[in-house]
Amino acid sequence: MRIETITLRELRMRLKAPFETSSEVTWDRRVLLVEVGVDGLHGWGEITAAEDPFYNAETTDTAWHITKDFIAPFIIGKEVGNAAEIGNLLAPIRGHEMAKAGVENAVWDIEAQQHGVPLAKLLSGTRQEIPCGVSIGIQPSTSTLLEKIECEVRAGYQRIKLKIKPGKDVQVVAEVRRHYPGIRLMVDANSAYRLEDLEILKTFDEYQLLMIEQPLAWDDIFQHSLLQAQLRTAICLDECIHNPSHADAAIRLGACRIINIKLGRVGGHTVARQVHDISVRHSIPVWCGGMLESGVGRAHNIAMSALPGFVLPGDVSASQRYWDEDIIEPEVEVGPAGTIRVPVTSGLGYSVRRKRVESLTVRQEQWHA
Ligand code: OSB
Ligand code: MG
Repeated sequence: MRIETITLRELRMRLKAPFETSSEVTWDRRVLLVEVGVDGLHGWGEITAAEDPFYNAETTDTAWHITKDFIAPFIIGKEVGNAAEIGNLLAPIRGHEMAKAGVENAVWDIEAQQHGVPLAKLLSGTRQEIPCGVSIGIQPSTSTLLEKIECEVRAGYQRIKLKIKPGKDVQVVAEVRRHYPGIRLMVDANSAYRLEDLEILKTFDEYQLLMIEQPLAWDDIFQHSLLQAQLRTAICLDECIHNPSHADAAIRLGACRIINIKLGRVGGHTVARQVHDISVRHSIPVWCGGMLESGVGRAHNIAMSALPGFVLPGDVSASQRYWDEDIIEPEVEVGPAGTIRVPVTSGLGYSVRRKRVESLTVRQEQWHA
């Protein structure tokens, strides 16, 4: 296939409610969409960079710059046999995985359409439905948190993840456990702790957590291996894992027992599948993380989550939890058992509401072969 057009758009989308982690509060999302045109077909991808560099080093603006000045010129007019070859063309660009994933995933969508199969199937996915959990941001009070949890548990979600930070951690978890002794519960620290906080981190061992996600520095696998050796609770790495080599190092060092795979953080479906495969070989369960995506990114997350190693519920939840109105149709819905059906129609399996995309677009740039 020859890459004929690339369109990069920035959309403003306000979340239904602010989302607070240990490092930031997000309300107004600046969503970047990539649309690629090949032979009359259009594929969509989302660049999942945040507005600020507090999750990883990328931001909306660095991703725009890298896409405009490097990614688009490297691939426009190029002939590729399949989506997996996009990675080779972009290999000279170091880092910027989220920016690269936007284009690569759009080409995966096209390849699935060309074969007339759902993207999940093209990726070798085997699930008909995927198990879903929710990620709940830090709340102003424990009572509001308990209300949120009640609502999500009633909706059927299979696992609750709480964002934590120093001072809003063990007591909050203890209170939640007291009210919900049986739920599958986990916490995500987004790198808010140091090895010196060992005593605090050890106290989580009393609460039967499924895992503690990324407690230490965003770029330090070795320190997580020292911590994991001292904890009964499984560590799950998020921020630290960008490629199969990181996953291999983390697994062999014993730095984690679970891996969160985010398409953006690893640079797209090709590398995501490699991280999945290496994890499966080592019997390390994986699950799909989220970046407060629009429907386009969500649809890609659903396709990836159909792979057999995604045995734990992901942070992939209903469109309505995030947006008054999503940009895809149908919107992503979660059934009473806390699952999403993997689409069976070709490509992404959801259509992009072009009119709505245009009305939310605040800047746009296009490249032609
Ligand atoms: O660490 O998993 C994270 C959101 C933004 C940045 C980082 C993370 C998150 C989430 C939300 O946990 C997941 C979602 O619901 O999209
Ligand atoms: Mg995380």
